[in-house]
Amino acid sequence: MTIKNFAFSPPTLTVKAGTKVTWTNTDPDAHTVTSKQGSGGPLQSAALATNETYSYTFTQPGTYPYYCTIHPFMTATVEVTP
Ligand SMILES: [Cu+2]
Repeated sequence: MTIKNFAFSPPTLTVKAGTKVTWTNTDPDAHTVTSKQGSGGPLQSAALATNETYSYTFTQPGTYPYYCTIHPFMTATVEVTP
């Protein structure tokens, strides 16, 4: 996953359970990878500076919406299939 131009790319990523997903921030501005409030999701990165990464291994199938807490208009989803 790439974070670029104030967006997550791709906006929807589909992976199989057990897959480790890594986000890399290529923007000059800091971003976070944070599960949407109320979604019960597990994503909780620190603020990522340029070229910093955050990784999470999805073990449970489901839909995982997330956003950037600094720029809440930045949203995306990981779909985890069995
Ligand atoms: Cu951001």
